[in-house]
Amino acid sequence: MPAPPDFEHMWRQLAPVGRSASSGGYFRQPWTSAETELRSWFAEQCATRGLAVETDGLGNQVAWWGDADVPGVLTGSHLDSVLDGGAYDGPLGVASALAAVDVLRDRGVTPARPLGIGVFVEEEGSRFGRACLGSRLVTGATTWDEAKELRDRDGVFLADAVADAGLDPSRGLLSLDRVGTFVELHVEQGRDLVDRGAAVGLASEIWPHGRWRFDFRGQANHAGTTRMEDRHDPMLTYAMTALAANKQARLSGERATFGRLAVEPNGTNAVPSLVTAWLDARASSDDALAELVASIERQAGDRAGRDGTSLAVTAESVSGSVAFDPGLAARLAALGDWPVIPTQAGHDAGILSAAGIPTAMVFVRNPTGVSHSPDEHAEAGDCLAGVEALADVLAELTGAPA
Ligand code: HGY
Ligand code: MN
Ligand code: MN
Repeated sequence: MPAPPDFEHMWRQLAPVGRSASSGGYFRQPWTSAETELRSWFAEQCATRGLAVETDGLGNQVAWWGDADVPGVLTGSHLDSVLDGGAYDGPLGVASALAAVDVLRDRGVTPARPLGIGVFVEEEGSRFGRACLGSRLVTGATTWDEAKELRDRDGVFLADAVADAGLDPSRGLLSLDRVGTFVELHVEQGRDLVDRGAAVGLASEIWPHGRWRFDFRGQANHAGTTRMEDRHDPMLTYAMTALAANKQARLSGERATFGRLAVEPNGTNAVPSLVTAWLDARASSDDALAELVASIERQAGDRAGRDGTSLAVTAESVSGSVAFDPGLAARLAALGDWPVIPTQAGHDAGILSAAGIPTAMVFVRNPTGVSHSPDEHAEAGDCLAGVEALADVLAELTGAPA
């Protein structure tokens, strides 16, 4: 059997998949050709390592090294991206997991507990709006009955998108019964490690966060003949809400972003009838998040009253605060004297932790902190340091001496 490709080779294999020639960013939306190609790539990588891969009815994947008799350690992440995303968010954790298996084998160790590599689908929620959809369905945090009603921006139902990608949801989902511990390696989405001068870190917590759809309804009218005082312009109500959200988050040290907008009828010479805007809000505690969103909603409602428009707010995806197992984080941080830091980014690790699986995250330095952007980057040396760190962590957790 030929030697498996090393990390750099795997990275070169991944580089062109779903990449935009114009922006250099990635469009790896779930159940599209690019993401399907990545699913095949992962299966090939597992086969090259003699690991039998299981693909469930949604496209979640897992491959185990070792038999199924005792709870094992699962590591992995996601391969899907946000729209025009970076190369590292997700795939770094999957490629590093494969490379860490190679490192352990090169060290001559055989795990005393099974070691699995997993890939969860639609972590970004970039197509169906629900973050970590794959891991939520696998853990039961979201049910299929609820999820199958989700539709993408073209109105395609989730079940149809999955079937169109050649998968069969009726085949069921991965079981996590064999998972005793989950570890996700991820590029840091922030500047904590670079400011500390550290290549690797561990996660202490994930801030609670969510997505709310704001529907601002007004009165369609002529852009020229309608006097300003006679308008009921939902674009105005939205604009004031976006400014209020930004101010509220800045004053409270939290995060609020309106990054997605849909306008009807979206004409140049007409006052719109409907403006739909999606709020991504994050805060340091569940109460702070609830207060932040309530304050934004309250200010939006007040403005709607003044504009003669109406407002409806719908929570589309909410993730509660996650405190990773502190004992596990301390035990693993001691392996490399790595810092233990919080993150404001959601992860499948947060979903598995919330499902009661002892979970840890390994972060790799991001020199600019930029993420969800074509400019996302991690230095090759730091990526390789992350692979070695993950191998150390997995050796520790599977009882295989490093
Ligand atoms: O949006 C997030 O926090 C993550 O990157 N999916
Ligand atoms: Mn991610
Ligand atoms: Mn992301």
